Amino acid sequence: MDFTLKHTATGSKARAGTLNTDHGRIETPIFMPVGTAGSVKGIHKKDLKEDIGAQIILGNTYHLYLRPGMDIIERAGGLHKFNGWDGPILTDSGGYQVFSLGAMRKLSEEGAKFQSHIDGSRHLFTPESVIDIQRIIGADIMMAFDECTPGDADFDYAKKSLQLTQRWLERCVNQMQKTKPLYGHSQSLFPIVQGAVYPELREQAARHVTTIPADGYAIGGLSVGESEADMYAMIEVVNPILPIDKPRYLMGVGTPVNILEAIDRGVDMFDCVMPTRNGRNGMLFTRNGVINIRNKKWADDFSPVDPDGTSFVDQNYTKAFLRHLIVANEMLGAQIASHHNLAFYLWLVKEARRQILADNFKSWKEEMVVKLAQRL
Ligand code: PRF
Repeated sequence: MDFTLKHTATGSKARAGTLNTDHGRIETPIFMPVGTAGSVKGIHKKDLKEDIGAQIILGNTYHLYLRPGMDIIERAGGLHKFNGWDGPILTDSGGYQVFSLGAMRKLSEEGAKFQSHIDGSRHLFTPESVIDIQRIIGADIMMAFDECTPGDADFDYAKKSLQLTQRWLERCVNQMQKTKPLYGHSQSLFPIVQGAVYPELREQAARHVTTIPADGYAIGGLSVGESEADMYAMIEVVNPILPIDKPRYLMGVGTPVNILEAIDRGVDMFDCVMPTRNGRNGMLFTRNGVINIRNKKWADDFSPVDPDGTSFVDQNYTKAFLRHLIVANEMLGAQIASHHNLAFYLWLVKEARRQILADNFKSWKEEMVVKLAQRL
């Protein structure tokens, strides 16, 4: 895997680059649609690739391990064969999903013991086992096993948690060296920077990951309850320490405004469930602001879902019809809203890239963040 930095914007740290994988090229900045259980909920792969313009999707170790299980994924020949997506795939390690289980998990030096959210069965994830699992899934980009430190952790907890993540990272790296890809394409491991909202911990964490040669680096533990100001401040601490010639991935973030602010601070890759999850609930993101399509005011609005939108659902369905579908709990409503939102997120990062290359990113961003924050 190799990353080429094409251009850094004037008056900003925003970057345009290309990331080459054995499953194709990714133009950064990029947004990665989330396909937790191997599918981006409600979206056909043809639409994902051709209409929405997705270049890489995300899968989750935790969910795929529990269901359908590694035996099935391995017999299929890996996730690419199993779900038919032939572009790049990134898998999260399970660190965050296990963290989200709250009382249903227990961390120790060894790893994380947890109970399945499906049937309550007991399992153990270790840095070694999540590497083995991601080998079987065949992810192009595998994430290190980490503890996502809660947003309200005190300094002592955050420090101990970070040290655990760092010891786990060393074990992930060892396991990478001991194992090989199973399906002929190469796989990269991205370390994750933790450190909660403490600049000195974030700085130390960023320095530690750079001692490990990797094809890219991630920033975790943000958008977990801290303020937006703290999130941006932590990105500003970490990014200058990370290698300039490797992609930087901000995990699980965020709103369109969050994404533009993070691009402005030098982040290259994003994922978030917002466009699909909030879409299913009737929240639409547009370049003029947010629409709650359940609102009565859209009931007789027969204009297109999004006149400026780039996807076929934007022009082929009306707001009134989409509102009716969502209110009536029709599954097509969730599909149209998810499709629209993903196309919008992919448009946003593509346009950001265009503006970076044209050296106009900063002023474009300032205009966009005002519009994006509006409620329509
Ligand atoms: N760690 C991992 N996955 C994540 C996060 C993290 O900190 C986050 C935090 N926003 C989202 N997904 N492994």
